[in-house]
Amino acid sequence: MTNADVARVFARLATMLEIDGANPFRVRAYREGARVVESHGEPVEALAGEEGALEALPGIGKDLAQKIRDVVKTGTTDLYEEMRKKIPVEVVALTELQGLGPKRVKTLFETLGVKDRAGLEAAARAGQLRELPGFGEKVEQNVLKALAAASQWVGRVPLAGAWAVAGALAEHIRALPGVEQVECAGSFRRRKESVGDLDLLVTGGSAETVMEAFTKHGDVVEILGRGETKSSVRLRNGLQVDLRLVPPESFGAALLYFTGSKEHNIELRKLAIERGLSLNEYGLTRGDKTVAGRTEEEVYRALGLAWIPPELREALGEIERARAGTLPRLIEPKDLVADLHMHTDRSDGRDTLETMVRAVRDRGYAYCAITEHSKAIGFGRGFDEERVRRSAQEIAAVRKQVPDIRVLHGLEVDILADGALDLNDEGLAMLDWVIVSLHSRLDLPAPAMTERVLRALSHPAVHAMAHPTGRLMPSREPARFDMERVLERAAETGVAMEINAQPDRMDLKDAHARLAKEKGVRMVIDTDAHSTAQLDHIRYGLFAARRAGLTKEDVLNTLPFDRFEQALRRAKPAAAGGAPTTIVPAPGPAGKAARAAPPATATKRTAKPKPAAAASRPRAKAAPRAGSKPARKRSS
Ligand code: DGT
Ligand code: CA
Ligand code: CA
Ligand code: ZN
Repeated sequence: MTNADVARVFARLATMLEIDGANPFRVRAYREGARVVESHGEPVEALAGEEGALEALPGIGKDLAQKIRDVVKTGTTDLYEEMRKKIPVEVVALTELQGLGPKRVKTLFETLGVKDRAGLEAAARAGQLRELPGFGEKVEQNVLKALAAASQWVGRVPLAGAWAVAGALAEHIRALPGVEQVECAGSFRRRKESVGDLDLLVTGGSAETVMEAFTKHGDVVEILGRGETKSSVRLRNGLQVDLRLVPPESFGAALLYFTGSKEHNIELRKLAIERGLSLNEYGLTRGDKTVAGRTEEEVYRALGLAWIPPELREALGEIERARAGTLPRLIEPKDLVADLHMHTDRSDGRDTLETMVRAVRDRGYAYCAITEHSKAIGFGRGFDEERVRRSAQEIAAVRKQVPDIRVLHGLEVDILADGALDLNDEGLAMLDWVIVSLHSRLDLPAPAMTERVLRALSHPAVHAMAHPTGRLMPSREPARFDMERVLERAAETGVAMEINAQPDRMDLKDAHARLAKEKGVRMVIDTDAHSTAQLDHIRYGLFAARRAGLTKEDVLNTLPFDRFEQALRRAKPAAAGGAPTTIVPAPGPAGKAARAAPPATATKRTAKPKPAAAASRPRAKAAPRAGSKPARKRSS
């Protein structure tokens, strides 16, 4: 059991207790326990064997430690089993719907007897929810929306939910005697944001050994079929996995076929027919002669195509580009040299500033930005101007403590309902890196939302927009706004759009990132990590970027620090030749703040417009920044 598995049990237990009306302290203890386990660096499975090791974890007492041991050993614990009988798992799952926390689910369960999504939908349609205390008509409408959003996910698992299990299964099979190749094909290999099932392909090894090992794997809860060349199972997390054993000489053809997409396959087959060939999962043939099949490369080559990365195989023009030799060179993990969005325990993150910066440094990044929340959110710990001022000192200190990485003093500034920023210009001027994002009022109608976002993007202090649509998969729908207009404004102003790599966000999503590239928008890929462990999430941002066809050149945080700095400066009106006569020294505290700033170090000189300039510019003026991007200047 991974720490995440163990944590899930305790998080669920906490929710069950809360729905049951248990003492809030008790609920909090389990919820906190889940968080501690999840974010702990070593596997609790290992600690469970050591006397007192679990008890030494913060917030974990004797009782909880014993329950963790139970869960590690048996997958469950008595209290969990007892609660499960009272509060069905389907009821617990309702708390994941947008707008429904444990408190509302408790009301639904107790007063209306709602036990699952179907019951909830029926009650909402019958207008029963609006009558409940603490609900109302709006909540009822939102519940119906959330149910519709969640239904798109029925039978599908987010990519991140499939990631570990697919890797573990592949490893398990790869270790068997005689096995040569193991690949997880299908939507998983194309890195789609959700997968319907996993499609494993294997060569080598005896059918008996492979199928036995596959169907007896510890994660398997049900065997759906077992044969000589194909078996299917269902895993603990609900995912179905098909395993196919194929001969080495047709592995490439099988991999190509089962990677899909279906639309890509259909186009390839057409191309084959035009050339007098025939393509299927066994190979590419002319009459009864096999032309290719051992590797994907040889099949593509025989069709006159360059090998196409799986992420692009969606029949969106990649075949034409493979024929013309103009496929993009997709961005790779090693291209990223910075992570520009993360939180520490100064706001809602888990780890200290120093721990976080060290962890980023240890991953080999050249620079990073620390971006706490602003005051409108951040669970009461969001930053106001005064907190930003103190933060500057903390950042200066951490730069000394961890010298071999550049640390930008950033902030994730909330975009208020009217598009104004949740920090005044004086506060913004103290920052090296300003990212803005939507966290509240995500239900505004599209025209108002569009204006709100456009206004925020037009603020001259803004460098990037984080998780632009605010979606949370599977439960929260994206904010509705005119994406094209927003991306056009971003291109004009030089504001970068983020591909947020949190696995439940992946926002911008692939299609939007593709559109952003077409519009000449600059992008950043960030983790938005709330703990050091979450720095690993970067892969999901890279996947979305690759599916969008992004190259290194499309992404700002691939640039070495000095060029990144230049790129930001060029994007700023103050540095791009804005008429100096209009820039007056900011009066009062703003000027003082600027003067009181510590002497410019290499890092301090980064990223920001001249403080006085930023402070004196009119807020939210929608005029595009002239000359903001010489390389890709738009005629606006
Ligand atoms: P999923 O599992 O729903 O996330 O999506 P996929 O793409 O993994 O689809 P799946 O598992 O049904 O099939 C795996 C691949 O097999 C699919 O991407 C393409 C290929 N395939 C399946 N059915 C057909 C078909 O009817 N025609 C063609 N040309 N290819 C197919
Ligand atoms: Ca599949
Ligand atoms: Ca399948
Ligand atoms: Zn964030």
